[in-house]
Amino acid sequence: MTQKPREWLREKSIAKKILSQADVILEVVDARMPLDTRNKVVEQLAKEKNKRLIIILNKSDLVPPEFLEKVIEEIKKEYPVIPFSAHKGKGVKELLQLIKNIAKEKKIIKVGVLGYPNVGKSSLINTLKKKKVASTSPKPGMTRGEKLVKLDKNIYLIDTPGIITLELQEDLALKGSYIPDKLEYPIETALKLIEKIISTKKEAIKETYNIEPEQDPLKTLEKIGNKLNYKIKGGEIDLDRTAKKVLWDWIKGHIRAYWI
Ligand SMILES: Nc1nc2c(ncn2[C@@H]2O[C@H](COP(=O)(O)OP(=O)(O)OP(=O)(O)O)[C@@H](O)[C@H]2O)c(=O)[nH]1
Ligand SMILES: [Mg+2]
Repeated sequence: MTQKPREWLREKSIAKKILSQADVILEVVDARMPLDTRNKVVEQLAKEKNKRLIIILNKSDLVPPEFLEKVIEEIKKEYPVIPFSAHKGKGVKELLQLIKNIAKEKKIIKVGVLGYPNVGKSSLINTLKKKKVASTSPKPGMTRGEKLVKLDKNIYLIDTPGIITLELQEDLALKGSYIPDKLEYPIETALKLIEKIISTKKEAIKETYNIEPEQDPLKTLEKIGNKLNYKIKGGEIDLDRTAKKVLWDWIKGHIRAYWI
């Protein structure tokens, strides 16, 4: 099932509003899946409105440097890109310098921080501000309205709710942008995720759950459930609970996989 169109339209209208107000857009993406979390709505609106857009590769602490380099090479063909980690404070100097340089051209600048839910928009703002001014949570959909944060005498940041495009719940969940407990078919979604991890960074399964992954995602999910001792009456493996656990582990960065 797709996200309710009305909800989507509301978010699109927020994106439109921010894109009209802002002088610069920071499009925050998840460095573990940088292309999947590039937001078409945001990029298209920025183009239409002729706004400067910078891609921020957040959560870069969760990927190795060689992978990050490859991603930077790829993205910089289209947009300026800054590797960042709100948790480790990485990229702060570069980003502040860039914003300050742009600010020199104007009396007041507004920087819109946009992207999918849960990519770390609010965390990035807190890190730049060196103070907790925006609420953050591992649960996608934390930030509801937009919020203006003063960074410097002439620089304002705008925190926003995650912008989603008209996509399947499942695809959003794989991006970490949908609450696993709200999924209609968490098992199917977890199987897709496991399949993706097996084909990109199989070792991550073993590192996280201490089981040898099977080529078959369902067998792997069963092994994980067994290892976690998630059982239902009669001793059968609770696949639903295991699936949600795997999806949460992915959202929380406990599974060290990544792909371009
Ligand atoms: N490992 C890691 N986790 C991060 C980083 N930045 C944010 N997170 C985590 O990602 C989750 C989401 O962070 P938020 O800042 O709330 O993300 P958001 O984009 O504002 O989310 P919404 O408001 O729901 O759209 C939280 O659990 C953060 O702790 C980072 O640089 N590294
Ligand atoms: Mg937020």
